[in-house]
Formats: sequence, structure tokens, C-alpha cells
Amino acid sequence: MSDYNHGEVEKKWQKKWADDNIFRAVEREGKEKYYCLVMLPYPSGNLHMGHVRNYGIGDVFARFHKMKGKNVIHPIGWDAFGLPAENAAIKNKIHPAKWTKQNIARMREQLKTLGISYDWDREIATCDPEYYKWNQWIFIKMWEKGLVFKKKANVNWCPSCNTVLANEQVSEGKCWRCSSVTERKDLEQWFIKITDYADELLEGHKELSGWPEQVLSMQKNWIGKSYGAEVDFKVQAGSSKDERTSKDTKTLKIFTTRPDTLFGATFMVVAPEHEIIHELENKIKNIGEVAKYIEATEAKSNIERSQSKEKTGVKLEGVEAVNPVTGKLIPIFTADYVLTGYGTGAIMAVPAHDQRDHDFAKKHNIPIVEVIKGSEPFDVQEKAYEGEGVLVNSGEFNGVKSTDAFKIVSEWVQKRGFGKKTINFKLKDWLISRQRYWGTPIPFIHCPKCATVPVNEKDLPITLPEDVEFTGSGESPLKTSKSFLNVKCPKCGANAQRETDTMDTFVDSSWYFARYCDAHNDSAPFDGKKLNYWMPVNQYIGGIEHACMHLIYSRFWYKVLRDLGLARDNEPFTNLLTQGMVTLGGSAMSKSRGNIVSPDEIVEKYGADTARLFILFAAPPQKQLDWSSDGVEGCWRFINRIWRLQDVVNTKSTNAAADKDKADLLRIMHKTIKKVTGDIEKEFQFNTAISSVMELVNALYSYKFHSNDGGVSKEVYKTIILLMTPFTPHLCEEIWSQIGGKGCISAAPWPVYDEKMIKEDSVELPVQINGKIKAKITAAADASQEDVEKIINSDEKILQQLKDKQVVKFIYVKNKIVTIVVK
Ligand code: ANZ
Ligand code: ZN
Repeated sequence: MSDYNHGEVEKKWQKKWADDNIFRAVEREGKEKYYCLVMLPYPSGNLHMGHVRNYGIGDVFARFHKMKGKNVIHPIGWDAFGLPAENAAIKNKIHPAKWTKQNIARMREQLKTLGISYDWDREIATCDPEYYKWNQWIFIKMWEKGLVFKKKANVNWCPSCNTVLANEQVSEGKCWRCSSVTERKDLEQWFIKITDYADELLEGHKELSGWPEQVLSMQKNWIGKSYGAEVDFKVQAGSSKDERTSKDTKTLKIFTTRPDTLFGATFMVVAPEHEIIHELENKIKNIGEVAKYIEATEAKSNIERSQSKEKTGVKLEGVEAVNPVTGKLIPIFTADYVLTGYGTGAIMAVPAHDQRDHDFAKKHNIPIVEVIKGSEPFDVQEKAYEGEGVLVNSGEFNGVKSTDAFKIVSEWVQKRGFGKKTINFKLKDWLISRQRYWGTPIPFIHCPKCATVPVNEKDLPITLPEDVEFTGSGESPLKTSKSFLNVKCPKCGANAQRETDTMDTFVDSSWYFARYCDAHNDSAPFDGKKLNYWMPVNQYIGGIEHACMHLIYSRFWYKVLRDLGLARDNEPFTNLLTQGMVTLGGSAMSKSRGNIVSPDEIVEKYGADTARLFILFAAPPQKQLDWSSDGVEGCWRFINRIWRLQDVVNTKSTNAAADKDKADLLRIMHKTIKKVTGDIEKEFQFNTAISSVMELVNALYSYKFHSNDGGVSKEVYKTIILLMTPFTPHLCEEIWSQIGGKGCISAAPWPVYDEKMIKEDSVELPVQINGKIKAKITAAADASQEDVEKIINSDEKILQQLKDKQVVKFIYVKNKIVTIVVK
């Protein structure tokens, strides 16, 4: 037979699948659906191995479940807005739309050469007005519900990307995209109230048993729920009694997770941004020094501030606070380790029981008062004691357990009217405005009379204008478009101006999976019936780097859609698989490292099936995968070995196949079906699934009798082809058509195994006498007790041990063990 020609075969089947619409998804009431979703790619211009891995894994699920008889939807699209397009526009004078469209066209072709089972009819690009119209529509619905607001905010600013960044987009003080050190700026910004859903986002984890534990715990951290109390401290200006007139008294509210330590608060710290500094400006004697410190803080990121070992800070001279329980006057500092925007931006400092406060107290010579005593001796002057214990130096609460004191002190404080129990979240409202062009225009108009007014629904979408200048100046390029900027107020008709900020691109990816369910609807984001037929996603596959942003935003967005009456479910993604990285020699493939293996080259040289097989075989999907050319060669050889099996199966032999050989081969076949099915369905262990097929291939090669064996070798071969279809679909289609399979193998039913056939003919049974294994016997599988007794009664070795003894118990557990008790 001819050699396997992957180039020809792969093209042929890709065309056939497309012509026959094999993977088109159509709602069928009553038929079980399966939604397989992969994270949509950013159209950077080139497919990389990470994509091949992500989409290869997705294709195994999609194809497998289709063969299992489910109604599968497996869509793809493009996360097409974002900065790189705009930067390319500034640099190369090419319009972002053009740049993006070109990249999509190229990557679509690359994707098609991989033979993934997508329903291309549902393809979307988030930069198309048909898509982002619905971003705008949903955004206005959120505004109507009070979930959207504008406020002046001290925001993260990337000087290189020239835009605002959400907190989540700054990591270790650097821009997530370009790694430049970020700055802080005060700007009027748009926010979405994701904090309204903080509790539900945590609670919802109960529904996500199909998610990796790691992702859930990252989200939990991110949302950061803390139970604690708010306590009011009185602040007085001046040190003499006369100076402290009551009209100068202010209240400083703090948040603490340790109300049990209230008696140990020996100073207070406010964030440099705290408004009380401004309010007490005239009273603070060293205001110059304080102002300098505030300025120095502005250059620091939150991470730097909270992780720095050196606890810097300045005392606010001339003002003091009163500890509400001890009545003692305590100093107030401003220090950058207290962050603005968390809690109240002010703390009571308890140096005896909080190490940060301890470091600070040591540096500034502040008394350290122990209020919690643990069971072991401990010197709080040396180090903070952060454990549990019993209250001391705490007035009427002495002797109370610190764990109980949390509640008791909070309630006591609340009764006296200077505090209350509260819950705090780290999660911040989602800052969504960006001063960039290539994103969804925020559909609002600023009217001098009516303030901020939403665009009328009939005027949507507000499309991006063409007459803009890309200056890279930091102001939204939309400001340079006269045609865009000037409008009439939709309410009163006065001359007004459009909002020129665009939306964070994380908005686009927060609901694209819902749009896939009804991708070309032009009168609604989607039809509710279609949405609820396909949703929730059965299996989502993507990178762990999206654990907190994308996967929290999407969950939030879906809950909002639910509350708008547009969706039924609470959670959009039932199961999540986070695939590992693709590395070369252990380090991530990246342009800057110059260690990229191009998917194009591999597909050209070895074929898509080989590329896919290698990626699925070399490591379990969740683990890191190290690229190896030897491994690729090995997969290519295996593909050819399956191809050549045709010859072997068709070879006539004059010998008759022995019944035992036939039975053995069939048993291996049924075992393999069971193994592959379980590995894909339950374990996601594609690598072990493939190696078990390899064993079956070996068994068929070494099986000596072929054409006159009553069809056994053909049946085994057919099974091999079926089992390999999710991994190497082109090869399998070609062989299937050559061995007379009906229709496309991609639509053929998955093979079923027969549990009876898996059973071995005979089993080895350990024989236990008085609790010790004394012998082993061989019995027919499922042998009866009578049979087993017979075997034992003819076994010399066992009879020897039973000699002169009385058998009091004889227990036989089928196919497992024989237990004999003698006296
Ligand atoms: C007194 C105290 C005593 C505290 C003690 C801790 C231990 P989480 O768990 O992260 O919520 N805190 C409050 N607001 C802060 C801010 N804006 N910036 C920096 N630190 C802040 O931490 C809450 C604890 O962190 C609070 O409880 C407060 O210090 C501090 F033995 O209050 B604690
Ligand atoms: Zn108006």
C-alpha cells in the first residue's frame, strides 16, 4: 500500500467536514447537549503552541462527546479589541481594524489546518459592531439597574500603554501587559459594581465542584472576605485641654479583624491618602514633612507598600486619638503600609499582636502592650504574638478566650455606639473605562443640562469613527474625532458631547460564550431559549492565568444577565480544565527567548494529526508540556504504524486463528475501550488513553492470523480507528473510508465495551489459612465454590497444611480470595 500522505489526506477531510457541515450545531429539544468552550484567542497574528494545546484538548472533548451521541456545540471567535492593534496603528500607520482583520484571516487559516471540529458558522469577532453593540446595550441595562457609576478615582496608570489599568491588571507594581512600572492618577472613571456580587461569587463556588481547587482558592483570595469590626476613635487637636475644644473633635473610623485586641491599640495609622490629613491640615504642626511623605508615597505601588520590610511613616504632630476602651491618648501616624481603598484606610495599631505594627512601634518607640496571652511563654516586646489565647490587660474582659472575645467585644462596642461588626472584601469595583480607541465606545452622552445620559437603544451601536488621530498622547483618540464627539442630548436636544472612553476588553470576553449560542442575532444579544438550551458550558478549557480576572468577570456578568431576566443559570461554566504551559527545554516558549516552535512548520512537515497527538500524548493536559522533536518523530511513526496495519489486517494467512488467541485479542480490545473512555471522560488523562491504544496496536501486530479469523482482526482495527478519532481525526477518516466505514468517522458512534469480555479466563486466588496467605491456586474466572473446593482438595501443598485439623470456616470471595479457618 502507499505511504501515508498527511498533506493530501488532511486537506481532503477538512474540506469534506466543511462541505458536509459535520460540526454545525443545531438546537434539538430532548437531545442531550454538550457545550465545549475554549478561551477565545487574541488575534496577535500568529498561532502559537499554547493555542494548539488549548484547542487540541478542546477538540478531544468535543469529538468524543459527539461520538457518544451528544448534541455538541464547539464554537470559536476572536478577542479582537485591545492595545496591540492600537500600538501597531501608532507605529505602522495602519488602522487597528485593518491590522486586526488581517491577523484574524491569517490565524483562521492556521486554525483550519489543525482540523479542529469548530462550528465556523458561529464565529464572532468582538471588534465587530454586531457584537459590541450588545456590550453597549447590556452596559446601559446595568446602568439602569444601578450597577454602573462614575467617580473620581485614584487609579493605576501605565505610562507606556497610556491608559488606566484595573487593580487586577497591575501585578507587583507593573503593567500586566507591558511590565512598565505603573503610576497613580486622579481621574474621573467608569465603574461596574461587581462588589454587589462579592458574596455570591464566593457562595457560587459550591456549584463549581468541576473546577480545579487551585482556581477556586485563587478566586477566594482575590475576593478576600474578612470578618471584623469598625470602631470609631475620637481625634483631638492640640495637646493642652484648652486647645482641645469639642468643635475640633473628629472621628476616625478603623477596620479591624481583631476587635479582641482593642485594649492593646497604642497608636493609629492612616493611609497617606486619608482625608483626615486634609481636614486637620491647620492643626498638624509638621504638615510640611507630612506632605513630603505623601508625595513620596504616590510613586509606590500597593504591593511595594504592603510588602516592604522597612515600615516608613510620619507622626501627625499636634493631634491625638483616644482609645475608646482605655481612654488613653495615643499618637496618630501616616504610613504607607496602610492602604487606601481597603477597609476605611485607617487602622488601630496593636504592636503586641501584629508584626507590621510591631516593626513600626519599634522604629518609633511606641509602647507595646500585651493583651492576648498564649499557653506558651512569649515576649511580645521581642516579636508580635499573632496566635490565640486569653485576654489580659483588657479590663472587664480579662480571662476571656480571644476567639470568643471577637464577638463579645464587637457587640459591646456596638452597644455603646462607637462601632459595629462588619465584613470587608478585597474585591474592588471593576474600573472599566480606558482612554483608548480600539475598544467598545461607552454609550453615554454628557449634556450641560441633563448631565450623563445613556444613548437611545435605537441609536446603538455607537460605532468607532474613522477620522481619528493616533497620537499616543494619553488622551482618548476619540477626542480627536469631530464626527464622533459632537451630538445632541438624547433627552433635551441641547448640544452635548459623547463620552470618549472605551470599555476594558475584559468586558468583551465576559459574555462571548453566551453570544455563541445565537451568534448572529441582530435584535437581541441572544435568544433566551437558545441560550438556555446550550448553557451552561459543560467543559471550559484555558490557561490558569485567567483564574481571577476573566473567570471572575464572566461569572459576575452571567449573574447580572440572570438578574436582568436574560439567563437562567447561576454559573456559566460547569467544568474547568486549566491546561499547562508548553515549554522548550523547560522554559516557556516566547518571542523574547527566541525558543518558539512554529505550529505551521510542524503541521507542514508531519501533519496536524502528529502535532495534536504529540501535544496530547507527551503530558496530561493540566501539566507542563516540554516540546521534544524526538517525541514528535515518535508520534509520526505511530501514525504510520496505524496506517500500515491495514496491510497486516488484509494479509491472507493459511493458518486458522487459534480460539485462545482470538479471545485474548478481543479481551485487550474491550479493556482498551474501557480505559480510553474512562480516561477521556472522567480523568482527562489523554496521554494514558493514547498509550493504551498503542498497546492494542502492538497486540494486533503480534496477533498471527488475520483474514480467516471470522473478522476479529478487522473488528479490532476498526476499534483502534474509532478510539483514535478524537486525537488524530484526519488519519482515522481516511482509514475508515478505505475499510468501508459508513459516512464520516467523526459522526460515527463511540465503541462500547462488554464487561463480560474483559474478564480474564482464569484468575489466581490467594488462599489464606488462619489469617496468613499460605498458597495460591488458579481457578476459572467466576468459578463456583464447589469448583474451588475441588481444586483445593487436590492441591498437595494445601492438603499438607490442613492435615489433622478441622476446618471451621471456608469463605470464597469470587475472583478474589479463599479464606480457611482451622482448629
Ligand atoms: C488591629 C489588629 C490587631 C489587626 C492584630 C490585625 C492583627 P485582612 O485580613 O486583610 O482583612 N488593616 C485594616 N485596614 C487596612 C488597610 N487599609 N491597610 C493595611 N492594613 C489594614 O486584614 C485586616 C487587618 O489589617 C486589620 O486588623 C488591620 O489590622 C489591618 F493583632 O486591626 B488589624
Ligand atoms: Zn440634555
